[in-house]
Amino acid sequence: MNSPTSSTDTTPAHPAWLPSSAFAAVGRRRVAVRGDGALVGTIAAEVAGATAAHGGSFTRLDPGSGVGDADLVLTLTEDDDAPGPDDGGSACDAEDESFRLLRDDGAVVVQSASDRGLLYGFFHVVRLGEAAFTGPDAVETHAPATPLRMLDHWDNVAVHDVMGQVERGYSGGSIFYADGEVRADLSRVEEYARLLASTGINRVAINNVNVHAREARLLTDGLPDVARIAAAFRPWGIRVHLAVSFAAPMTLGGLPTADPLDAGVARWWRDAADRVWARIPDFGGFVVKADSEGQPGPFAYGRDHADGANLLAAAVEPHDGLIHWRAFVYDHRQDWRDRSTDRARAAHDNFAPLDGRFADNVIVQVKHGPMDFQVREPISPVLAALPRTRVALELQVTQEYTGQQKHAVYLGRAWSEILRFDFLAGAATPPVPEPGTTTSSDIPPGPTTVAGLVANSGGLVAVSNAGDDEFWTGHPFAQANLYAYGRLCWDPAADPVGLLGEWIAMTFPGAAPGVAGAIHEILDDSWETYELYTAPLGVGFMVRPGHHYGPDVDGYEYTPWGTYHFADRDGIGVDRTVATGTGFAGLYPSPWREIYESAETCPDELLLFFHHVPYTHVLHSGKTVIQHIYDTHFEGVERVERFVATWSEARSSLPADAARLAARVTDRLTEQLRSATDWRDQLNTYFLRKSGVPDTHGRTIH
Ligand code: GCW
Repeated sequence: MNSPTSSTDTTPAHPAWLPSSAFAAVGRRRVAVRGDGALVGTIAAEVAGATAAHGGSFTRLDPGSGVGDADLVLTLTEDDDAPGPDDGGSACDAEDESFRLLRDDGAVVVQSASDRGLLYGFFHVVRLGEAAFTGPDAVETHAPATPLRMLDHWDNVAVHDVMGQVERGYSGGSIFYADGEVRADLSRVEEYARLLASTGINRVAINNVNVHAREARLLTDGLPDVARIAAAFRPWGIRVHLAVSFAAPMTLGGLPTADPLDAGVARWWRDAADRVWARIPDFGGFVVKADSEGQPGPFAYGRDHADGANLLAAAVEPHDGLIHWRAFVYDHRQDWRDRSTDRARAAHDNFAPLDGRFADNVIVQVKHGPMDFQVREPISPVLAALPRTRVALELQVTQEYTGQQKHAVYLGRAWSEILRFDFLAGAATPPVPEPGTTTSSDIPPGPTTVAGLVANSGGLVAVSNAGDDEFWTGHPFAQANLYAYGRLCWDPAADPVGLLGEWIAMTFPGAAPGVAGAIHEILDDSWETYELYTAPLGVGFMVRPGHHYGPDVDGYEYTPWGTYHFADRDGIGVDRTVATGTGFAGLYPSPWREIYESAETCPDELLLFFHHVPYTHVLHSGKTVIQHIYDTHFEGVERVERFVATWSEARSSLPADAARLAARVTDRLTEQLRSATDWRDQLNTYFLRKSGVPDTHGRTIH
């Protein structure tokens, strides 16, 4: 686990994708900023810094004054600004985060009805660099796909015995907490807020969803400190949320019960919420992990998750607050001998029947896959099973199961695939629900992709990968994941490799062209590479129990966690069909239920998630399952060997001030190669011994 934070570490943080040189194009121009509003001050300070560094000029204009001959004008919409074709022209709308960019003969005007929109417009211009000014004349409107673009931190205030300062954190300590307290110096939080705002993130939950005793108190006597954190985020348009314990009325309030239908409990939550908003008027809301992995919840009182969520929703409703209620609910005390219980079904079984009962300010937060952030899972059917409920997609930027920021794994490609997944697979009309079913087949007409389903609903949430590490993310390349997550929240249709290119261009401005090419070579297909040398064909969870790093094929096989692969001498995989298995495939709308139901039509990469097949089963690729396992594991390691060679050549072209970053990347790649080799040898050896089927190429398997 990560080491506890050192509060005395003074190494300055790497600027990530906002080094001073990323502002050169803006900074060498004549820039005017016009308008009132807290965030306009933030923009003005950014522009002042950039122009001072790069030789341009900066003017702060009063509302209503003329803009003169500036090259770039950043302005709140004023009465005389002609509305664009589709922006409605609504002036001063704080909720409107859109902005307009007008380019006329190289002069650029960015306009927005809100200071947040203007901030996003400013960073848009920074991202474009020279191209912002050299492009053809244009009038463009940019708006985020969803108003809810959030990061969750699994940070503990007090270092946890097992999980450390940051649960599943691989980037050092917490930027919020050290030594059991909220840090006195929150300057790293301010820098972080700036980085996030530049990608479009607008909400952050600041503590672990596993709420331990110390962390629970953030809600009560910790409020002054939470207010300080909120103040650090505020200039960047980011609202703070807290994870709370469902048992708080008992553990903090001394009540005899936390029953969601108890009037005293309801009153306790209302008072608690009132105190929070009195202190932090723009507070966002509460995040709750209930009845999951030992966290308290409504089941203890014979109530369900709608009862639990609505209790908190009523408390925060007068303040326009939100409740993010996690759907990650399953039996973690399963009997591995029992093949009828299927963890993949659990969230659907618990939540689908509750559709329509959640209050309007409850967001059910659904992990992207039915299991738990594996490198490859099908899309959670829950996302389409709650048409009368606000639903958020939950992703994991921290690389718990994807190399723990020791392995270079760019997840933008994976997330893009998830967001583009179409529950109706392009079917012209929604299928007619089967009589009496309450499954996802009755999703309403309208957007049926994951991105479409969450856009006007609960938006996106992801677990952050940032910590107090010099490079923010442990592996410097893992910054690209944080960056891409924010950008995909804004525009889920963005090309993920293009976003990687943006991150490279901003993070390494002016680097020799070979550097960008090398980083693309390493990262573009790195998600697939990781999949090649780890768990095959969607089977998942072949990791060391507890810390989840490195191979252990049977590590979870005979445990209570519900994460099995059922490999024996004849075959491998989980039968989740309706015909002979757990029925999970039937939770999808058509045509996916049919596609997944049959081993003939199930995509290769998910075969073992849905089917138990013999090792000699022939994939669509033409290979047998066993030969696929051997080949992919050899290929995965070969690819990592190439990563190492590519980087060792590229790093010599980096400027001297990137030496620490270069060394860190080299160290991580060395570990990635060691670990990938371990994965290859353990997996191949295990399956050779289990199956007795030799590698057709006769390579060394131990
Ligand atoms: O992936 C699992 C992690 C837990 C985590 C849990 C969750 C915060 O191993 O560490 O707990 O998911 O998402 O709640």
